[in-house]
Amino acid sequence: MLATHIDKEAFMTASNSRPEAARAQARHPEGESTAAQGEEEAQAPRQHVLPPLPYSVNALEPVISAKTLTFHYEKHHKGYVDKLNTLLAGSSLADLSLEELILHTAGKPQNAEIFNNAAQAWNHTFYWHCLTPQVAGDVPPALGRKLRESFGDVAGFKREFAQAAVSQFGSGWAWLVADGPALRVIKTPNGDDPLPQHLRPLLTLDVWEHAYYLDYQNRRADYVQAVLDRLINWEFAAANLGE
Ligand code: MN3
Repeated sequence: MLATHIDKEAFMTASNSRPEAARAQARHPEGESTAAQGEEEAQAPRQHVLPPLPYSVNALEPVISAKTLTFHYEKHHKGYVDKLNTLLAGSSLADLSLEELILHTAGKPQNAEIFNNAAQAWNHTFYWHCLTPQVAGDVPPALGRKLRESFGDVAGFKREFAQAAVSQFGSGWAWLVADGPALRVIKTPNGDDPLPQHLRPLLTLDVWEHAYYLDYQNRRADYVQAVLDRLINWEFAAANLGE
């Protein structure tokens, strides 16, 4: 398969220079863009694509309404992907994967617009998979053990994560990341994400106002708590441990 071959090449390239980010990248669900849809287009420039949502737009109700999810996915997420393709047209960076773009442009003011849109494209696909309407009862054992080691218990993790999500000033993201053997909670402003820090993302929560304002207005804490209690995809987080 052409796409698989390209993905593998991108992974190998990233592995050589940035192993932590490459491992994170390897587990990013459907976030990888493809260079071409068919062999007849093999010479065409890479087009970043908007991956499908992993559930219907009303699947997360009542915690996240269909109206919020529709705007968030069809306007905001799609907007980042479309803008990125516009920015990359004719650029020397046009052949890079999303992850490669993020690592290549992070911290470079001249590439800030490409970084912001590439990171937001990646972050949103990751975020959709962090949520699920089918929350299982228990945290998978390997993840539960690591959460206890780092936060005392799952409730301790939720408290620290909620604190990060609520205290992020302005737009941004809260993350559970693996930092070597330990788990940590971090927050990032705007489009920033953990990849340039060589941390492995396990979970994220979008705390931009567009993620919750239609449903919760200014009550970000209520959105954060409702998602933590009812929508977290623990199986996805556990899979991201890579163990
Ligand atoms: Mn968003």
